[in-house]
Amino acid sequence: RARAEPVDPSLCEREPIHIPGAIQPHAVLIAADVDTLSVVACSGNARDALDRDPLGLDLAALLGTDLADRIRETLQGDAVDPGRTVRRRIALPSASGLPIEVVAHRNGERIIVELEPAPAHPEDFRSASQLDTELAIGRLRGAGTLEDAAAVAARETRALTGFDCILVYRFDADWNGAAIAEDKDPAWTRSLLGLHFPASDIPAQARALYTRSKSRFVIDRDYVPVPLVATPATANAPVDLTFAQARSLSPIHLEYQRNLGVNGSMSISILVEGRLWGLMIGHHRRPHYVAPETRAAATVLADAFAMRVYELESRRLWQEQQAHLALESELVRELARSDDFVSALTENRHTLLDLFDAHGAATVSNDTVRSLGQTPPADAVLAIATWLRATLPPERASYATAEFAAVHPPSAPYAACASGLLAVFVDSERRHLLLWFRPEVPSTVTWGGDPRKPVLAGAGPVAVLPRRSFERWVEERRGVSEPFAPWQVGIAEALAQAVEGVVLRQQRKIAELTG
Ligand code: BLA
Repeated sequence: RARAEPVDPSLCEREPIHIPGAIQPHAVLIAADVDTLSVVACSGNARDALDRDPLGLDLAALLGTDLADRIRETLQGDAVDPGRTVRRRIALPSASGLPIEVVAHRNGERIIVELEPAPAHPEDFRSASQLDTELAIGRLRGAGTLEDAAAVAARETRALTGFDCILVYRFDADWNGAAIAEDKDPAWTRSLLGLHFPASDIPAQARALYTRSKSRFVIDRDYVPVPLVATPATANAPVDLTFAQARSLSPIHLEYQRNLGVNGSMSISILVEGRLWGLMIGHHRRPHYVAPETRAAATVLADAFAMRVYELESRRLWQEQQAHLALESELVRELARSDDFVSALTENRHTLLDLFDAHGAATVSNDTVRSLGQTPPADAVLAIATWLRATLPPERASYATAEFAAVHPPSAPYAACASGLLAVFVDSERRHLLLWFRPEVPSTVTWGGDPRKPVLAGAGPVAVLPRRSFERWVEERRGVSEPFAPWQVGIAEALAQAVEGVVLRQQRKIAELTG
């Protein structure tokens, strides 16, 4: 079925997953016009579930006037946030009196109502009591590091939802990801902990949707999707299922789950300051039902984890920045007392080398190099200065990279000490520079499958298929340092400005002496 050659992964980004035109079969979906509350589209199973064809009927006729009034009050009017929902447990007269869980939300001109049978025997399912959730959040608060917090979040989410495995999946700056925590049934010997996955495994439009809509649950990967049907007047406007809980997932992704040995699944977005930081992923080897209350509680838990991540990361960043600002002001004080910036920055108790976790630092003053720690030899540093003067556009005063040898091949022999480079010009004539060097961090990245071949060409109706192998694939990364952070570049620029003051003072003195 699949040809072995890789295909363009950008094909994956073109699947319009927000308008799949189908839902999962455990639910029934009705879409009504926001003004008239008249049903304009519904899932193909709605007629059976409601004992009549809902198309063209009024929501009040289908769900009762109470619920229709509540929907009108909450979801009509201007600019209603899709996060705003109406939730009710009702008994439909038609459907054998069983309790039905109803969730309604608004998306543009549509009110979207989803109905699913409430668990007949709630005690059969793990269901989140408020106390469980509170205890879990308390444990998250007690976690002192990101690693601890992720481990706690995975453990608590698994206890809550009953999945065979919960992974905390974290995106990097390029949207590749890694499983940074795992809590699983010990009998499942497969482990994904520490594995990295390429960005194309969760394509851009999926990440965009997950930034808006918080969670996805699939009871049974092998479900038969239920198509939506619409009134003739609205048949050309597909119903946007971005926020629909029962949205049918991409068949390509369901194939991926098959290849991973996963059946029931979940993913909950972890948003930190509005950015998709990661996902809380649930895997089950068999189909797995999670009750509506438990789904809601798991989402609350993921939100609590996101807030803890934000707290821990901001605290770490703040402490690091404070330490650097203190050092920087010490160096600025030395500069203020000095007529020679090179000695002020290299000969006192604190030096350039104390900044930015650098293992080497240098000043270039015209054609003179002063080096501290592990740096390339002086002639190589001068060559770097020449390259920077020629390469950076006039308005750029600074430059930072974690892979300098790749950008500047003559520096390749010095990759061991100078894979990372942070440089700032002191003066607008670019005669003087400050430079910091970071060593190569030899690292191996273990991918869950070969990241160069994320997709295969499909021979059937589907043009692309996800890779079938999740065999570990080890990549050795050479010539890469820890990256410099933007705030570190900012501090380097501020220091360079203070140095410029010294240089100007020096020039004035020389002018006075000679003039
Ligand atoms: C979606 N891909 C996803 C999702 C995950 C992953 C978690 C979210 C959907 C869900 O809730 O299950 C990927 N799952 C992973 C990873 C791990 C995991 C990395 O367990 C590791 C621990 N995927 C591909 C290729 C394509 C692709 C090649 O590998 C495209 C050709 C597509 N993945 C794809 C699409 C979605 C997706 C389209 C969106 C599914 C949807 O929400 O409809």
